Amino acid sequence: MQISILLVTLLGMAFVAAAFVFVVLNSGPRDEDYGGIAKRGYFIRRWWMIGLCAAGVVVSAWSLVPFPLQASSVESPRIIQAIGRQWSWELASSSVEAGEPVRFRVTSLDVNHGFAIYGPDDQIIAQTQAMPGYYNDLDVTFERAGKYRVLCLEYCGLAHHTMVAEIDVKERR
Ligand SMILES: [Cu+2]
Repeated sequence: MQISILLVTLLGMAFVAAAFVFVVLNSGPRDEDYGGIAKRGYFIRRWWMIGLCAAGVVVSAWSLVPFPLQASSVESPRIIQAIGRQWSWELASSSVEAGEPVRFRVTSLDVNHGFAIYGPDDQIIAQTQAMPGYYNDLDVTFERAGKYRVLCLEYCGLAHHTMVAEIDVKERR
């Protein structure tokens, strides 16, 4: 979907640029007597316009095309299994590096849980559902080092509030 929107946009831009170039190429001095200097001026102006249009197309295409898709990150993420159960979290690893792309593969062994990651300042930074029979991927890149916590966001029984796990985010080496 993103790609087709991009293509339509680029096509539209190319059309406008082509129309512009067409007008510039087909415009010229009116039937009057122009000396060599005026002709040279028109010549320079025409190629200046064409150059500007071409530069505009290149610059705008340049900033659009290598845009990162939301669905993927440049570095392939480190995958960490995260399993929820009444009433604890089991993380395959609880130690990551800041700046390292991580993909939590989240599931549950019993009922639905809410897998939510809180930062050192207790702000939520990412969350997904932990569901029995499903794996939900949650892509996170921890920006800052510190102690992060995983809490359950969905009431899942008596000891729901004890579902806490820690993630230790270390400074990148
Ligand atoms: Cu829970």
